[in-house]
Amino acid sequence: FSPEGFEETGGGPLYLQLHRRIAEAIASGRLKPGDSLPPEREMAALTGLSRVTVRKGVEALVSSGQLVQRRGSGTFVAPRVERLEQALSLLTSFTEDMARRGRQVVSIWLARGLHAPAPEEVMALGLGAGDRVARLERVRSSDGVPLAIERASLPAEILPDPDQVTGSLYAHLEARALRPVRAVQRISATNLGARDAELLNVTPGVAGLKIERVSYLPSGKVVEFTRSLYRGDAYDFAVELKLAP
Ligand code: 16G
Repeated sequence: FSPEGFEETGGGPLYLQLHRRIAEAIASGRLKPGDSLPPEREMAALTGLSRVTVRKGVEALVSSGQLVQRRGSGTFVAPRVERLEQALSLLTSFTEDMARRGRQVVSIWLARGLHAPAPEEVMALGLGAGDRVARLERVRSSDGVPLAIERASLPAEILPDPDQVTGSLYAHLEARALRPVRAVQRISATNLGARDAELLNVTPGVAGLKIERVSYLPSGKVVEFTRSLYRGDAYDFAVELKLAP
């Protein structure tokens, strides 16, 4: 960082000039994933910019995911995540998707048990009075990178013993001839809240994708109602479109 090259006039807002300079350093490899940036005060002294300008420039890079900020320890160049292209037209499981890419899955369990259902679970799963629900909550990582948080709810009738699911849920269902054959999926944009961002190792507030899947048995019975949060910097969802008749 040096004061040279910042243009008071004609170069656009100063914070964007700083933004561009840091982005270029990352793109060219002069700043590498995991490298730390000097504290705001020091960056201001090195560049001759005001602390407010430095903060704005850094914040812009944090919200675009190029830098990460960790409370207490500073600002770092974000680890490079390889973006994954995920086909939207096939009903596959996380484990299968990763296996197809030759990648291992590690899941951290946040919760697993039987509960009285919440109203949205009653609605989505079509539960009756007194029915219980199995909840599985996991952070799903591949090759050391956390990619998604998945919160699955299944009727207890389908999954009476959630503790038995230790690996792939779909493999567990398949072994009991309860694998879903159809699903409706809804994707929407979200900003990741503090807790979810921490679980996914990203900065709070960055873009994520909220995905809801309701999947069905051939009989039409609902198998799962799963709400997932996927990292926006790690996924491209792709689907083939055909000409409308
Ligand atoms: C996928 C599904 C999720 C399903 C899970 C099972 C999406 C958005 N979600 O991640 O609904 O419960 O696979 O994965 O695709 P597993 O068999 O590896 O446990």
